[in-house]
Amino acid sequence: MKEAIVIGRPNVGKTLLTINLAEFLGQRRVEVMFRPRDGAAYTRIYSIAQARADLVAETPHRTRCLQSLVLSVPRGKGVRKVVVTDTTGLCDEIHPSSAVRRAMADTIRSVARAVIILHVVDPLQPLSGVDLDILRFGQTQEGYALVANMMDLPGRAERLPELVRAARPAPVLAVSALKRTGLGEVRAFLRRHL
Ligand SMILES: Nc1nc2c(ncn2[C@@H]2O[C@H](COP(=O)(O)OP(=O)(O)OP(=O)(O)O)[C@@H](O)[C@H]2O)c(=O)[nH]1
Ligand SMILES: [Mg+2]
Repeated sequence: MKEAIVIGRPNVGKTLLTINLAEFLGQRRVEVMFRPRDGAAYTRIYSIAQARADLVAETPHRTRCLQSLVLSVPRGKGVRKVVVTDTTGLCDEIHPSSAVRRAMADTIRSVARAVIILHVVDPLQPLSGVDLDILRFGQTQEGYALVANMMDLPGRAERLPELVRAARPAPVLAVSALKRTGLGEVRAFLRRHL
């Protein structure tokens, strides 16, 4: 199965996007496979509401390991399945927790396997450091999109033209994971690359 990764800085909405995308694609439950660095992989089944309550947080670094789920994307008369892997947020500074540092290393390794890269940003934060690194790599890849999240919040729409310019020739998908807007474009992007 092809793999899509959801990558970006901590707290930009990667996990909420992943869960709400599953819901948007018609799933009522998600089976999440957790791959901790220092233990065996395990799976948990959540209702969408439980997944949001357990896996999304207001504080950064809630996601501490690779968390994968399988999504079915309608394509033509059938469906294509894709493993979507939500990752630990990447930051520029050396994080004080070794567990977080190791989880970030897993995030970076996951890029090599992915045919689709959904790079989530908050448009209010200037593209710099690790975001620019991901973008520069992504611009050389077919299946890369810059996902401008949090479009429901003030100030984001104004920053969109600048992001579109910076991302070229890669596409920018403007979404609100919270309000579930723009998810149709994410689905269309997945469909094109599966
Ligand atoms: N207003 C608004 N809030 C959002 C949106 N997407 C996510 N959030 C909020 O942002 C916070 C972080 O969301 P997460 O999905 O946990 O972010 P993350 O990128 O997975 O964070 P880490 O796992 O810590 O790297 C939560 O409080 C979400 O409710 C959005 O589109 N709009
Ligand atoms: Mg997360």
